[in-house]
Amino acid sequence: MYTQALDVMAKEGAPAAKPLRSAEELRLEEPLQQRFDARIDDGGFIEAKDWMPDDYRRTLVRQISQHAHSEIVGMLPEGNWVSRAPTLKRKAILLAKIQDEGGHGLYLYAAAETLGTSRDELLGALHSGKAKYSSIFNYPTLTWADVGVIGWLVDGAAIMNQVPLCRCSYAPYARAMIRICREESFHQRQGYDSLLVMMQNGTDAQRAMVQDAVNRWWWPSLMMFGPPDGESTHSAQSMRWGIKRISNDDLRQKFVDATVEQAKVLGVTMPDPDLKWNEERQHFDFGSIDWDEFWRVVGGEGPCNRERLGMRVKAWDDGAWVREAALAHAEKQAQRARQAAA
Ligand code: FAQ
Repeated sequence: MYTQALDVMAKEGAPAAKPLRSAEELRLEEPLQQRFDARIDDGGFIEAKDWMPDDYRRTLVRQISQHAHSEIVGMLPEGNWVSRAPTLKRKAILLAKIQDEGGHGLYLYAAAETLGTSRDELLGALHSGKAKYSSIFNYPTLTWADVGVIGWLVDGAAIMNQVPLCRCSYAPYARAMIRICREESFHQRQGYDSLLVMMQNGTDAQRAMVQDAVNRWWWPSLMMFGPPDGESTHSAQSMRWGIKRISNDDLRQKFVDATVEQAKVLGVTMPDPDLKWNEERQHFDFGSIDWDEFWRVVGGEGPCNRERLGMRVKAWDDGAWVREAALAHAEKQAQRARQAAA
């Protein structure tokens, strides 16, 4: 069993954690640290029951929980279109996709729990606005084309970032990512397919709607990969630990290279006059990203931050009776089992 009983996060009101280990404790930890380092150097995996440095554990809880929050907040912009999908087929696809995102959130919360932090703590941090989730979900979904573009660009960027996480050194996270990536790939294709139908069989107005959605989502999609490598606070250590395998900028470049070709087939253009093939680099050059906008959105000042968080908190509050009923049912079952055994 995973070490779910461990509790490494400080609880509110609890006495402050002991800041330093004694010399004796450090001496005892030394061989454990060496074994951990050797396994990381060999490209091996760390399981929940294995010893790990506190900072490694904290980094994983931070990244996995931010990732889980992104999945469940990410359900909201698309949820907006369930009742307005143009056909029964598109509605069924959209519902399945949104359910998948909820499932991804659950796998990821479970992976974070293996590190000893409870789901209530993680959700509490999200609902109080303390925890981050991906900047991308703070943009509005104004037309039906936005749903297709989210699949194509947002899920596309998510896959590019998440495939290397299938080899993350923390095994429960890596295992969760394998299944998530398979599903994300269906999400990307359904988005692309929906846009292709509009571009090839649609009216001029529908084609213009797709182009407008691409114009609005392109730059925020590039921001999903995080700040430039030079400004990324966690990258160097996370790469050393084998949590991140490819840097923010390298993943962003891979995404641009792959997506520009897909845009040509679709018949849309990216809103970037500086986007052009660089023969020498064998990559596409692209214009500068508005990092002020990125940090504003991450800091809570994006177009939809308040609405998204408000919806999450409302869903949590509205669902309280379901959680209470499930607990009462579990208690009744346990009581019956105790009576039968007596
Ligand atoms: N948004 O030092 P770094 C999806 C923060 S899932 C907000 O580079 P790191 C599925 C970062 O947390 C999308 N904050 O950080 C879907 C840190 O702040 P902190 C989510 C961001 O962790 C599709 C600070 O900036 N995917 O889309 C962002 O090494 C469609 C410094 O940054 C994942 O979470 C951002 N974009 O690298 C669902 C994948 N970028 O914590 C529905 C796993 C950075 O110090 C519909 N995560 N920050 O306060 C990762 O790969 C990494 O965490 C990165 C950031 C690459 C996101």
